[in-house]
Amino acid sequence: MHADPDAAESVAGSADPDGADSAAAVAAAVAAAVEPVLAAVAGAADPEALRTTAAAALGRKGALSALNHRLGGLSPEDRRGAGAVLNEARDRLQAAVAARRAELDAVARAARLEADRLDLTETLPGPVRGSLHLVTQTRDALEDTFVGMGFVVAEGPEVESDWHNFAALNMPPAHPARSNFDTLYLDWGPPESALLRTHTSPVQVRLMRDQPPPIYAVMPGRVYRKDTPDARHTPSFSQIEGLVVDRGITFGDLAGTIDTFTRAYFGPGITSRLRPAYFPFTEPSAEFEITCTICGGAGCRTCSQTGWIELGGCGMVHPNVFAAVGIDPEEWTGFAFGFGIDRLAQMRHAIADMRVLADNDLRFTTQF
Ligand code: 2U9
Repeated sequence: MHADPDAAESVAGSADPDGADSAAAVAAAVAAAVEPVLAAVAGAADPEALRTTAAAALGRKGALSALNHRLGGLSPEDRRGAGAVLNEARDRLQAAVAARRAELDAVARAARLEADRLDLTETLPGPVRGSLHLVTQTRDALEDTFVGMGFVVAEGPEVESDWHNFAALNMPPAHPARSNFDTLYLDWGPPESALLRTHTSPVQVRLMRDQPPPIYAVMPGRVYRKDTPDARHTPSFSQIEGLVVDRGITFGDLAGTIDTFTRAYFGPGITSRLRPAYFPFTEPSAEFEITCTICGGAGCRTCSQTGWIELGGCGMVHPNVFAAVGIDPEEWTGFAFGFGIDRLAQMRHAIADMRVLADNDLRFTTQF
């Protein structure tokens, strides 16, 4: 709503028909003209409407201008009074227009800011609870089992010397058993003197050199072999080995320890058996098998209908190994065993292809 421009004419023309205009008549005309304009200014919906309304009241051809012309017909005294009324009316209108303009500017500015606002917030899903890798979980459970049986846990370096990995374990240079381990050598020192350990046995060697018997320890850790990856091989895997050295240790202690572990880890119903084998670092040596965890011993495809699955190897520590580390084999005897942690996890969770353990594909790792 804004003031009717024609109102200027009607206001201006309200002079006494006798020509005897008065200050009171002009003041009344001013009051009558101003109030609707003030309402129109306050109600101007946008700057354009406000401009039109202001022009109709205050412009050269506006209502106040027309009233101003009437001042000429008044006596000097009336002119002063009416002039003051007019000036005051003009001031009020101008102030009202300025106030409304400020309001409309603020509204327009707020609308512009709202339209220009960039939403820089990003909605992220909440933090996901992670979990240990299956191999780590398996290693932890194995450590718990062996600690519960009285063993301590020992660790050693993954970069080893030829002596710790081979020579001390009754495999002197050029020993044919070395070819069983496809070794990754480091380009450091004399040729083939530094290597990535092929088993955790060098940790046992270090332990025996560092501390006198008795020893009851397990050595879990990562080992490396130059194998081409396939469903049953990865060039790096984890294994756990155990070593017992004390007075009067027998093969019976070895068999009992393997069987106690098997029942403790796999639960009742799963037992173990030993079959003769050869390892250079143990004599006599054996492979140990456990009841097939898939069929419970009845015979299935996984165990080739035998009811048994091979898990690892074991044996009595070879006298040459004791000699290499300075332990008197007349006073001390001992046994050792070893098996793959990845292989254990594979059996327990029926994992068809070992390579998924190294892939770090979340679709696999988050299942455990
Ligand atoms: C010392 C003396 C003897 C540890 C042994 C095995 C047999 C064995 C493998 C099974 C699968 C490791 O993961 S695997 O490749 N281990 O068959 N390990 S006896 O014998 C030792 C170790 C250290 C000083």
